[in-house]
Amino acid sequence: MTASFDLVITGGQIVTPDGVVSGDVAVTGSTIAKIGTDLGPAAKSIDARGKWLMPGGIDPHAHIEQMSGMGVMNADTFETATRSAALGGTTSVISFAAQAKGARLADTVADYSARAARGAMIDYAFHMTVTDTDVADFETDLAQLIAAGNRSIKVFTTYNIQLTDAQIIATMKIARAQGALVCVHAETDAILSDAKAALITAGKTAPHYHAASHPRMAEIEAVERICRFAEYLGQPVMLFHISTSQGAAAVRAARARGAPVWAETCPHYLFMTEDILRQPGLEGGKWMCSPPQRLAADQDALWEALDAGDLQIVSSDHAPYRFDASGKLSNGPDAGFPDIANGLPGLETRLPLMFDAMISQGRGGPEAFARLTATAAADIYGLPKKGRLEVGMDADITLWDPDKSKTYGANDLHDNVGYNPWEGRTIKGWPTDVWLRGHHIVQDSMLNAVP
Ligand code: DUC
Ligand code: ZN
Ligand code: ZN
Repeated sequence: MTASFDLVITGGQIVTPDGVVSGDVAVTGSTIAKIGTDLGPAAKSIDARGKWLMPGGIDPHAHIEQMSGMGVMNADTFETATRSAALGGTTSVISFAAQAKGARLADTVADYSARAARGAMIDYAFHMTVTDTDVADFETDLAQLIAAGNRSIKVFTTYNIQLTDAQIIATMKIARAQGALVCVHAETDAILSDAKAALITAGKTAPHYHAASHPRMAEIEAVERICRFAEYLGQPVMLFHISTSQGAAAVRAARARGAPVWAETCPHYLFMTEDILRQPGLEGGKWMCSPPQRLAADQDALWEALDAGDLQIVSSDHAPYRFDASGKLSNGPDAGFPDIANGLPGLETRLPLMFDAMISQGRGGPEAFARLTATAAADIYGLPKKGRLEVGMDADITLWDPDKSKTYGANDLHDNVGYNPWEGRTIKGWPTDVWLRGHHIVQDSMLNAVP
């Protein structure tokens, strides 16, 4: 009998937009051709009995091959970051084309596109990080880049790369005219500067003071302000990495008023608290990120906000720095918290952590998992062929073995960071196989892809 399909994955629990279906998924070329039972012959067949089929993860917030605000280069190239993402069940990533001050945006996007084309093993898109609106041809460049398909802009309110409120509003107006989304790192610079200066004056510079240097009021004030800008202009905004209960409440209130805002949080806010920063010497620097991890009550509020739909996405905010002189310790072994690069790796661990919590431990279930880790990002960032197991969509599929457990080790990730911030944590449920547009890029937990 001639094969009707290139691939049929049989007998799995398929998480579709219409709910969980027991059956088979057939793939022709790069596309999902059919979902049902007894789908007929295929060139290749995979037995998925006892397994879950999920849409390949979409991680819409990852820093790759990028210079930090402090001038430290990420540990990951597109090659190392995307192989790590694939092995963690993720098939698409949105990283940053980060404008250096004085650089033209068009050059910036061309530069990052070349880096990604050289190394990426999964699908990708960019947020255009705007740090300097005074460069030549800024408005024309931005409008043209949006028209060319770069439909997300990122701005900061702090980190020495912030725009002024007036510049944020002007950028949002260009976005509005061209139909782009604006993503915001929202923490108020004046509050952060004040808190940091007080800690330095008091000689409190160990890594655990990083938490106190980011008062929750900085997030609350900036999130509320940016939501008001969105409301004033009618311009859609994504609030990145909400970490506090009050930040989530501010988003909820804005959405209730009809403001066009969305928001995300990250696993390190859902599963870690600020106590993680209390380690001997500079060791706590491994977990330093901005905003910092918060309190158990914030974790509960963030989960409630995800359940209620106030927050729509769980991203990784993958920001990879080695714990050595090339990264976290680039200002020496005695650096204080202000001189330690912020960020932790997360591309590979985001989905296993969420699967373990949401499916193995039952906190939300499979449909919510698919929505928070793939579908919502496809919808919000405009990736029409991604994020759903549905006929006609890209065959981006992750096969999960719910019975496979693993305890993370000290250095068992496939990025280039050299430590796993989740060392010692046991995960139940593992992404054993991944297809990207029909290509079997992870096979029995082994990478089967090249850049
Ligand atoms: N915070 C960010 O906002 N981006 C990268 C790393 C970090 O900790
Ligand atoms: Zn940020
Ligand atoms: Zn970030």
